[in-house]
Amino acid sequence: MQSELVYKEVLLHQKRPGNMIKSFSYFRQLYLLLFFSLGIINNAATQSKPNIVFIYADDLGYGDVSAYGATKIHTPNIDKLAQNGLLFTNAHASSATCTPSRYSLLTGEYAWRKEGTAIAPGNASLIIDPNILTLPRMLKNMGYQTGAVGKWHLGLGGKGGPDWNGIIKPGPLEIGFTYSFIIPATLDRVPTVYLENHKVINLDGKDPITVDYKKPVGPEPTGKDHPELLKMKPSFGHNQTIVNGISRIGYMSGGKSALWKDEDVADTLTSRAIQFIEAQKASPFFLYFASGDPHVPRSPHPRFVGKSGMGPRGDAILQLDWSVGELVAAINNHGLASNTIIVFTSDNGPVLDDGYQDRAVELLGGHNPWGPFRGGKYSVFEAGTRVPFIVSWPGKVAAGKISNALISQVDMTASLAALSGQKLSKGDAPDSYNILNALLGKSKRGRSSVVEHAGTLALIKDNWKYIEPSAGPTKAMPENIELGNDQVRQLYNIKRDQGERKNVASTHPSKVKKMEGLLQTIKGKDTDNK
Ligand code: NG6
Ligand code: CA
Repeated sequence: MQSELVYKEVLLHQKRPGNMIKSFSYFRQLYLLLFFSLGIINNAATQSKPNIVFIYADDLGYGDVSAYGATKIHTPNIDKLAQNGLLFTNAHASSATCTPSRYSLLTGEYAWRKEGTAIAPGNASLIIDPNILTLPRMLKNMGYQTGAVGKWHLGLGGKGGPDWNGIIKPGPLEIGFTYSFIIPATLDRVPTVYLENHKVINLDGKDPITVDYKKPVGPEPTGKDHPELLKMKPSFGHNQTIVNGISRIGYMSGGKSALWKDEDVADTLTSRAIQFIEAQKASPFFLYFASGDPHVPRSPHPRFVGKSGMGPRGDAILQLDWSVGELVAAINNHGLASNTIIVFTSDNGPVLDDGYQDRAVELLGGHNPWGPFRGGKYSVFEAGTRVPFIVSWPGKVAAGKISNALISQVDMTASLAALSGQKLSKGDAPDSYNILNALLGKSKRGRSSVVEHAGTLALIKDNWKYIEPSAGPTKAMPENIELGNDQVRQLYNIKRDQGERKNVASTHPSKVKKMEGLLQTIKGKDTDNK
């Protein structure tokens, strides 16, 4: 607007005859004004309202990415983000499973504070209160178009759950997204259909969907009764309704025309995400892109099959990397690179056998999805929540650097509020800290402590990790991941002992007391970082 006015002034002045010298200096002043005002406008656009693309992998481990040291698998597109941006070594998902991590990310509140945020069944009702300030709502308030594309797994509908054949709300649009194209829960949970905004897409009204998580519904065969129909057999659970030759968690009937094809899910989600970018490119946008890879049932498109040499899990990681490359290419091709901040991370740590016989364990070879850490998905040991985390913003975030700052995904709301110029009120995003300077590589310091959650809680502060005593199981079926639960207090020096092998609680009683006290304080706090 301002530059347009200046431009009109210049045109007017040009028409005035005479006084060349005066005209020259006037012109020069206007030129300078034009130069600076364009600079300010441009600056404002790039500094306060860059586009934000948040790419969320599902069950990708710290050691699954070649930029993080993997040598048996190559993730060139994710690596390129790191080469052009900042790679974090001490970044955390809030929890060791999906639903609570996503809850924390989108609300800025630790999920363990809120009942009902454990792994949600596919027919759960929405677990985020539509009245609170969420990450997408905060950005929407700042003028962003906000899109959610991909895995949701935060419940849908009010009490009683979603009406799959009608208007499905509340959901993403009621918590602040302006557009959504989602799979309702996980790839292994029914209903295996896409939702666009409030509706299941491609649904034939004459073939309505019925979903039940307790008892079989409809004539569709189950994996339990018809294992001969399966192209991928379960190793644990996952023996209910068969869709596309894969038996799922939960029972489903109907909706034939709306069923997704597993091999096409990554293509469909990626192209929907790119369409969102293209449609919004004139206004600032936030894209939450939640890939389903490499979560089970790993069924990548045939063009990835056999390419990793590690079977479906490795191939699904290559597919994830491809999706990242496509999104980045779309951003670049539309000239948005210098005004788009891209964050890449994962919702929890890695798992090999997560309930299907896909030979992930047998074909692993020398690959190490956990990096240097102990545990895995479901675990309170580091591999449960220590995840890859890369920030790329060409020209704004220095390229090819590494940060050891302690950061958590729960910090995205406060940090992006700072980036977009919104002040949060007391009670908003209560566990979220503004760590923007760390995210942009301007500071080496992130938060001072973080709580890790896998049922049991742990606290990290400085070089120490304290795990509270727990009577929970020590191993997770079927892969026997070490969950980190122990009846006694655990204390590790995670700088010297990254693999959490030596519990030093008994020789450091005062450190244990201090850490335990701080964890109690954080647990009891009635919110506020503002
Ligand atoms: C577990 C499932 C697992 C996976 C997980 C959720 C069984 C035996 N295991 O209950 O396969 O779906 O839930 O994963 O059913 S997450 O990444 O979405 O949290
Ligand atoms: Ca997950």
